[in-house]
Amino acid sequence: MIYNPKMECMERSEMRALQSERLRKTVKTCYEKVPFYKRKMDELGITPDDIKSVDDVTKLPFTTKYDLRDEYPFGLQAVPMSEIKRIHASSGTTGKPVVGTYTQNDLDMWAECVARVLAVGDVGPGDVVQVSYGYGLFTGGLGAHDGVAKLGAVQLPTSAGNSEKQIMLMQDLGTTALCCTPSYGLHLAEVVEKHKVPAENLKLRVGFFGAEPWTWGIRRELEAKLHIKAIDIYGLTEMCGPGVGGECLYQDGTHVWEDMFLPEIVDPETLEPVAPGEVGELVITSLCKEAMPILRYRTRDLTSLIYEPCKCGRTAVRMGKVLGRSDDMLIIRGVNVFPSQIETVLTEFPAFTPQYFITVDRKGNEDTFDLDVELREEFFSPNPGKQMPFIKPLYDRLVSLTGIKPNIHIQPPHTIERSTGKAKHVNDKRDFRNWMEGK
Ligand code: DLL
Repeated sequence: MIYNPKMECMERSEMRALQSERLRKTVKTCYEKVPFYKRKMDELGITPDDIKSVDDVTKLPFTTKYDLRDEYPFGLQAVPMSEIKRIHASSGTTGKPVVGTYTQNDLDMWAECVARVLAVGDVGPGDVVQVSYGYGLFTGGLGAHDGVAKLGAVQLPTSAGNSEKQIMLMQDLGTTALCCTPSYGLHLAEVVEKHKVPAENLKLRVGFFGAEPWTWGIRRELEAKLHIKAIDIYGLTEMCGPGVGGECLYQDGTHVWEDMFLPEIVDPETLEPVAPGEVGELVITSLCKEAMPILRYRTRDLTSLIYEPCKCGRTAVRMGKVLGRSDDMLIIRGVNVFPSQIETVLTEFPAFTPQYFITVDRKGNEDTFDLDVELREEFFSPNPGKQMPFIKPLYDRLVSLTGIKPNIHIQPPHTIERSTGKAKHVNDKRDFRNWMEGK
């Protein structure tokens, strides 16, 4: 189902006109109400009058995570506190969290964003939607929750964790749609497998997975094990939370709700726009946000944009799968490696589970690259000789793809730590040492 056909399927020239109008308004608000943006625009020698259409977006200053940190907590807010109805925050890896504040209108728009994604899976009255994203400051839980309400479906706010109980409730209460991180979805699928839950006990039809990058291999695993269609939902606290965009049933890119968010792709080094379809860093300007409008936010997410209309009928631009974050990229022995590349390779080998953990360190002048992986129960043996036939092809494939030689360690099934939220796949001990030295 298409929740808002007018906005999701709008003809491009009409969409550009709408975006231009909303951009002008956003820029004016930023200039007049947020001293940070006035300062930034003054530095660039521009005023709101210079922004006439979406084509002028490149004249505007970027906003980065560092700006948000410097302006913590409310420096980017454009309305008085009396108009704020909710505060969320995302846990940054270091220091202060990123804070997002919302007016009632912001909350309503956000709920619509999520509703548009859930509607892809025909979620509506009578559907029981198990929201297994964490509830709390994280935007996943309450964001999905409000989207479910917008569609008149049943909210089942289990939050993340307590997996055995999640599976019990899923069966007893007849959950038809699941919302959680893909890594937690995988873990829930393992619990289903462990308890040999018969397929007919599950009414699950569709899952909405996001908050971290995930590959096609993980999708296949989720779809096969939970008997669902696995839909990607994208978002970030700085824009609202989940629902900046979502996939349709063709699973051929994430539709970004362009009436509310203006996406661009830039080269992360030069910050110049890249050609359509090319990979670069996603930059987003909010077009409807009241409490904290954001100009050209550098998401750090590496992806591409496809403007061709989709088979589903939506014209909303499609974003490719997030390949990784520019700040997640590992440089091992001079080679750029993204954890998602490792994941893609791993899921090509059915004897392995998709669980993995990368440890990078430095011995002498040489980087070390250790990869912990798990064999599925039926293939596992503690005998190293019996592990070799599995390690060799994985090793060869990784070397041919990345050019670096990993030390692969096979761990017993179910021993690599599962996460209930965003999975942690990397321990870069080199960073830690740099950090210690800097202290
Ligand atoms: O993760 C919001 C969210 C919640 C999205 C639930 C989807 C579902 P943050 O904690 O601020 O917000 O983290 C935002 O997570 O910049 C991406 O790097 C990553 N991310 C979010 N969704 C996806 C996705 C929430 N579908 C950061 N694919 C973003 C890949 C994603 N990465």
